[in-house]
Amino acid sequence: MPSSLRMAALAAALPSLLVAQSGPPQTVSSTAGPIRVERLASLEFPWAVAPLPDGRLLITEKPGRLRIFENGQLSAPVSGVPKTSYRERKAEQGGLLDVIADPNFAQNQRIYFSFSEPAEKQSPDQKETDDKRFGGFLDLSDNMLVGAAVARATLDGNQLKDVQVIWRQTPKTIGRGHFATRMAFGKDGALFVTSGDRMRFDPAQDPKATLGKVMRIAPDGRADIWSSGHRNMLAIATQPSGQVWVLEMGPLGGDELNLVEQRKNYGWPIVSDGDNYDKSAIPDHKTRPEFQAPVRTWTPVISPSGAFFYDGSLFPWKGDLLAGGLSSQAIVRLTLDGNKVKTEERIIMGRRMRDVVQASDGAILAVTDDKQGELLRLSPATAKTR
Ligand SMILES: [Ca+2]
Ligand SMILES: [Ca+2]
Repeated sequence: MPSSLRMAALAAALPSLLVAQSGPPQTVSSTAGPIRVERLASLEFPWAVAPLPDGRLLITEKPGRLRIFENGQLSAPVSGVPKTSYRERKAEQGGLLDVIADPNFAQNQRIYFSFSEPAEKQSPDQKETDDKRFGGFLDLSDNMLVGAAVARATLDGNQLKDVQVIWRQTPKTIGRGHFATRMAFGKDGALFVTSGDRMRFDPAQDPKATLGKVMRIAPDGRADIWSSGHRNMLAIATQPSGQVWVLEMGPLGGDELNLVEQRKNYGWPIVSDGDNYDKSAIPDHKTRPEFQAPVRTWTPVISPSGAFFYDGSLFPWKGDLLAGGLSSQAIVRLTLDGNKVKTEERIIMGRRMRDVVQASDGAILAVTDDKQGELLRLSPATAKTR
């Protein structure tokens, strides 16, 4: 699997002293000075953390649980979450995925979450077919038809009410990978959803499929393709200006930062600065100027997951884009000059960073990708302890 390739590359690249530790607060370095890293809770494969305006945090665990973190305590699983297609195995990228609070949560208690949904009809003779571009990493024993879905619900105490699926990836396909479905609200109140290519490549260029697209769901519920030609976009962030940015995982090399604009085509799988897992070449972006080129690419990859624009005052990073990194085990901070990247900093965390968000006080909250995953809070080590 691509993800295990990335893990192997990382194990070779990182010194052993960076192995995740538990216990008392840890300190990591940054150009803004030392950062205190507090471990608030442990979770099984957490995927997303979302702050609510009242200070509570929503956290998803990939195996299908939504929890609330409040007053230093993690709740029992919130009831009412639909069943996901999660199966515990290394290649599993589905399950309960992103969660985000409605911009008017304080008034309507509404949340949105994404998950991998099995098809209602499963036929017993379905089979995964190999694609040599994956270099032998596909799970050929898999035969379940799955697609990601986005649901809306009202949070009432520790239960979800009025759960309603508002969007589904089409078509549903076999395979455990590339659901993506990170979400961010646009300035106009529309919900942007990254829809991964489900490891099927070509649907990313097919206007009839919603795989490999960024979707825009209007406040009235209408879902439209916003941009196409994407692969596996595990991070999305809206800039204060309203511009929407997406980070996507490339294949072997070629992770991308894209500024996503309406009706534009970002080239996958026709071009990529990376290559296929069987080492066959994919033409680089510069060979096909008709496709939108990424603002930045990374080879070796960072494996971006989760991102936001910092607008707090605890760190001197206002306006910067911060992204989690899985294989890079870092938080990647980008300063922008207009729509170009000016500088990049890697804050080495020694953990696979699955999601990063800003807390209401300007601290950074993060979750790590592990069976013994963590909820972390980052604040300047020089600031007073809470
Ligand atoms: Ca691209
Ligand atoms: Ca290439």
